[in-house]
Amino acid sequence: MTDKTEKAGISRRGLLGATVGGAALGSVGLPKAALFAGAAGVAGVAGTRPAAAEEWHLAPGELDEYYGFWSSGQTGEMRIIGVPSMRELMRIPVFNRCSASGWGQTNESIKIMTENMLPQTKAYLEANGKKVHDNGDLHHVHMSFTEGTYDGRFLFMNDKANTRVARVRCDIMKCDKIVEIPNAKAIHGLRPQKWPRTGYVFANGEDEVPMVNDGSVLDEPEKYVNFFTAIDGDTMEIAWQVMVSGNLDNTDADYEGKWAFSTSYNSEMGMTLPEMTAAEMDHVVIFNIAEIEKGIAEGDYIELNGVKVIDGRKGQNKKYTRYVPIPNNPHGCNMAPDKKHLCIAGKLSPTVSVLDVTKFDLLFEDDSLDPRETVLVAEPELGLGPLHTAFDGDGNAFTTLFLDSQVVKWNIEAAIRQFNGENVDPIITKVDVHYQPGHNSTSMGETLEADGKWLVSMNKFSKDRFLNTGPLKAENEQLIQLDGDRMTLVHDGPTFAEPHDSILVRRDIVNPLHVYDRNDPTWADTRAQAEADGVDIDDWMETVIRDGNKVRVYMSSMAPAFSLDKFTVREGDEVTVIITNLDDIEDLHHGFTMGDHGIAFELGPRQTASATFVAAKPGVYWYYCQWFCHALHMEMRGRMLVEPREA
Ligand code: K7E
Ligand code: CUA
Ligand code: CA
Repeated sequence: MTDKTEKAGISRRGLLGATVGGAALGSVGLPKAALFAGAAGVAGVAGTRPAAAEEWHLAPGELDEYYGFWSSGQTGEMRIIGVPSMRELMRIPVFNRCSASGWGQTNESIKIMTENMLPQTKAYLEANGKKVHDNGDLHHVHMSFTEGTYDGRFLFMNDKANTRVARVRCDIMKCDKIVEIPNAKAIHGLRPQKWPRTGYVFANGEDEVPMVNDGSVLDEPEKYVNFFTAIDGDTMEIAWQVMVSGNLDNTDADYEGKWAFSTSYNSEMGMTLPEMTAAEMDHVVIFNIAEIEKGIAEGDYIELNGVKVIDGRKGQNKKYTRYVPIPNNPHGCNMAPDKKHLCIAGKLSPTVSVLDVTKFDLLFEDDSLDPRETVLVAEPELGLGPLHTAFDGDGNAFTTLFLDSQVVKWNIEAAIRQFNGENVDPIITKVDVHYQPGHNSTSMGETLEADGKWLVSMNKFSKDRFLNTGPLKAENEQLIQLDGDRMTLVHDGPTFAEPHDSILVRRDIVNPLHVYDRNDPTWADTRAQAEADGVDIDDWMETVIRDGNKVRVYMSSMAPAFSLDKFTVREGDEVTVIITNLDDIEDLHHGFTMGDHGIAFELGPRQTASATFVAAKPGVYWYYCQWFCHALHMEMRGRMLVEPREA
């Protein structure tokens, strides 16, 4: 890999200067010297040559060991990637719209996307002629936990762009809840409670706004606040919020169910880049879950947009939060599976701050204690631009170094001994990645079952690693095999804009259905409407119901035909097409596309789905099945006849 970069005439310094170091940060007057001070030298760089057996190379038909659940950033979907093959298996629309599945267009998905939308957002969308947002920015996907490990029930994820949290059901791998979070802005960090179970889903807002954001306060940043939100993972209702000082970035929770914590890069409450990077120290906020629950029970809250909000700002009641100073615009917030150590990545500082969560009680018992002195147990210098940390099950940590384009493996206990004055180097090895890594994740690495087998480095730049696709290039996700102290780069994986984070879940934990259960709640509303119309959606359907200018067309699909090969409506009718796929064969999908009407949706085995549109164009329109299902798939089609309205 080094050869290749040299051949392309790109040196490490060159990359740094061109992208991040000089140009971007230098121009805004950041203390550049501070940024580069304390750069750890490159230790033993591991080779790219495979270790022993080629375990990452799967032969045709072989299955992966891990489900990788991926964010997709501004694409707005969740992805499933097989690990170690790094084959992309599925894309699950969540905050985006999907041409194949009809997400954002079927009545069932529109309900999910709108039922927990704030009224002001509904009004905004209506003013813009829309029902749902077309975009989202999905950074963090995490699975529900039971007793410190993944339980295969749900996946939770954030939308930074439109301040939402969503849930995907692992039995059908579809989104079933989307909640817009009141008060907060730009939900970024998201983590489930690990113990005793999920429980809460913790989500923090990144952007600061006035407490009541109705236009009465505008350019008065001193009146802005930020919110930390706990959502009930079972009901997806908002349990409570905590108002904090500074902004919030990434979050995590401990393995005892006592604490949640969030980093803040803008303790300054600055509104410009120089202001946001002015202070030497920012902080991590510690949230005391039991005290917050007690405060809520005792009525020590204000109600804001229907949410119970606790005041956890600096200098307020110290029962609920404590602020631990951390150098310099910290980012990643990762709890080690040793149940004890929280690793906060320094970003502009070359350090990772290690906090001992078993000492957090002391801070809440005695508020005269210095938070940093009390809980900080190590602060190793690891390299430039540390962003996120992952773990194996043996006390080692892997931290991405954005500016150095490396992942560093280091030992937590060695870092603590070094901090206590012993002459030990916590750094075990560094491996080059290509280029500028953000998150990394290890197999089962955020659970008590961390197994230290694989590491994925999610790199923000691919530069010369793939064929040139024009100005917009793929990101590069690299698979690294972990074997003793060796870190062997075994695979380059191009991905589209822009995955941030992933989790690698052992495959025995995830057991989705092959065929839908007819009692699935997704189409409960459709079932109720059908019952009112005297139609049984579990059976063969070929019924057209006229209800004023509303027309409901009930049909079934069974390869290779729809039950109706034509239906007639009148120009201007509001038409709802309701289809149950009666095929119950694994992998036998149909779909319904209404030609020239922008309507298409998926019909999985035993699934019911529906869509509504206004038949505004008189004429003959063909509908067809768009999922190749049968030798006579092309013939799986029919006609909608739209009679002209009388003049
Ligand atoms: Cu990209 Cu987790 Cu949003 Cu760091 S965050 S890289
Ligand atoms: Cu049914 Cu193609
Ligand atoms: Ca700062």
